[in-house]
Amino acid sequence: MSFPFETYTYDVAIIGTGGAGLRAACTAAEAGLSVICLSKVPPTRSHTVAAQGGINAALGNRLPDRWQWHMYDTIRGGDWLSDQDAVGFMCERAPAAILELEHMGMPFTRDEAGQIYQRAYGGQRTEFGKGALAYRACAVADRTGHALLHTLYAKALAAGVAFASECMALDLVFSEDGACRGVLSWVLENGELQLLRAHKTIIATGGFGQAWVATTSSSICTGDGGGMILRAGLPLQDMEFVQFHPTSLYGTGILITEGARGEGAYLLNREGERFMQRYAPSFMELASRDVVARAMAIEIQEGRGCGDKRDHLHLSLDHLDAAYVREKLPAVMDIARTFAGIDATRAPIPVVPAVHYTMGGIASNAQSEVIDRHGDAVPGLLVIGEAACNSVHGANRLGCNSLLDLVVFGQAAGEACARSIRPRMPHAMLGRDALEKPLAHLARLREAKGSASPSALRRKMQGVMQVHAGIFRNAALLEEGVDKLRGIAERFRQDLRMDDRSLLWNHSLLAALELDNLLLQAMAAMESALTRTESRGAHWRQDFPTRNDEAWLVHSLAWFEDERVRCGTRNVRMVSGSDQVFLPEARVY
Ligand code: FUM
Repeated sequence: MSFPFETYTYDVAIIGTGGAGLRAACTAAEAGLSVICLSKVPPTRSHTVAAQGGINAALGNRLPDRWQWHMYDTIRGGDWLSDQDAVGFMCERAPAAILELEHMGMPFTRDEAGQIYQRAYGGQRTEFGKGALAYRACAVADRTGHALLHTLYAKALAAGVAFASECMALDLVFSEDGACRGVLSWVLENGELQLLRAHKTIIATGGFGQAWVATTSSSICTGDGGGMILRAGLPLQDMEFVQFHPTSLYGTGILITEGARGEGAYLLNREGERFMQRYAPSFMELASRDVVARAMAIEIQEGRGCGDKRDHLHLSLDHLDAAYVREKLPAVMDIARTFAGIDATRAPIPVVPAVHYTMGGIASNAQSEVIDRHGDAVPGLLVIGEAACNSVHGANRLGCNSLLDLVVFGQAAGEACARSIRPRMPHAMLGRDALEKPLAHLARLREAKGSASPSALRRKMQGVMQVHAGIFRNAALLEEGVDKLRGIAERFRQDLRMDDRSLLWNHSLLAALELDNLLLQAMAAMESALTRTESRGAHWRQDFPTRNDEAWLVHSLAWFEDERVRCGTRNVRMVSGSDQVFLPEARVY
């Protein structure tokens, strides 16, 4: 196999141009470092653009709030699996991170006093869970991710960040001593392969929600960073924890923001009952997402779903003031009208839970350094955003902590680069064989001569994940899921069909590369779910329906050896910079 490639050198290479990648790029470039951001799509099409309801910070603009209450809610929401040093860092830095965004020009919605508007979100209260609802989600109406992404992109351009759009990251490139020295990428528009040499490579590639059929994640969310990590023999962490957002628009998977419930919308079953009173009498529709999604699944399973097929529920906003809904939730109004023909101020929106966020991801420490399965940092390699499991979100993420995670850890990763790199310092030597494995991987897929198309295999995998790694799990379901995924992976290895062998906008090759990444992560998720014999957060085992802190207050690790998933564990970091540590309690909403 011979592939010509060009080499380009930067101080920092960032894979992904969502909120995390752009936030890191701004800080690194402002420190004088040369930075390249590469992405499959133009930056403003990154999936962050789809985030709707807000970004958390204890600003206390509406009611008094404290970052320690935010920290407690995050740890309780995560069912005590969060690494508490990372959570403390994120919640303490949140107010400053929001003010920085405001100063960059992010057009936050304002309250009557002209301050940043904050709304309520699920699982969040004051006084360490015992007080009133917390109003913590800073919002730009219900298009917060859109505003964030455009603000950061403008800032990154002004800071001199270079962009390589419509480029697929193929694999990380390591030197013999195990340090990451950059990334090999494929430029779709001209077919060039590029070795981007960098002192620090930052993975910001997002989650792998596209492994399921019903998902709010856009089609680009194929977890390409996680795939590269597994091919490099490094571990992923907590892959069994997958968040189902309670309200996706029935039949489409499009997100209907939790901000709607934060503004007073409620859920009804076919009998017109506000059924959440039976599942979470205190928090109701603003219980944490895992609790609400399970309640909805039970309502549907027990025949109380709406419509002829009884397969969805109703989100009702029609009791709210119509002008208020139009002002605060314009995207909800647009989505309901465009995709369901509904005026949400007059009729309920049909909704079902859909995969929304993958809490698991690339194992990392609180400094965002990628770690190996012994906990040692991999030199030169950082990970931020949904791709990372560092682990602030534990077993279940709170709404509006995702955008916060992106900007806080994005900025911290940029700062880490600025601390450790002198601008334009020389690059280490790289042996000729460093590209051997990445190029062989590309060649194997490009030359495939079998009969199964990447899209057919992707659909099969999505179907398996939907049925076998859904809201409710048990050993028999998961074992069958493991077998089916192994079969699909075998077919992918032995019988893949590649119709187009060019390197110019080759969509089949792109689909095969994405499927490879998805399949590896789907297998890691299914086997991790089978291994964890307890229920915690979003991972619900019907055969082990309680949390078991004695055996399972640990992170799971999953990596590949001889094409098989291997599983291990890592301790939860129950320490924090402020000496504030929250010990496990019963999790009641
Ligand atoms: O529902 C939402 O607005 C989603 C927010 C989030 O996932 O953080």
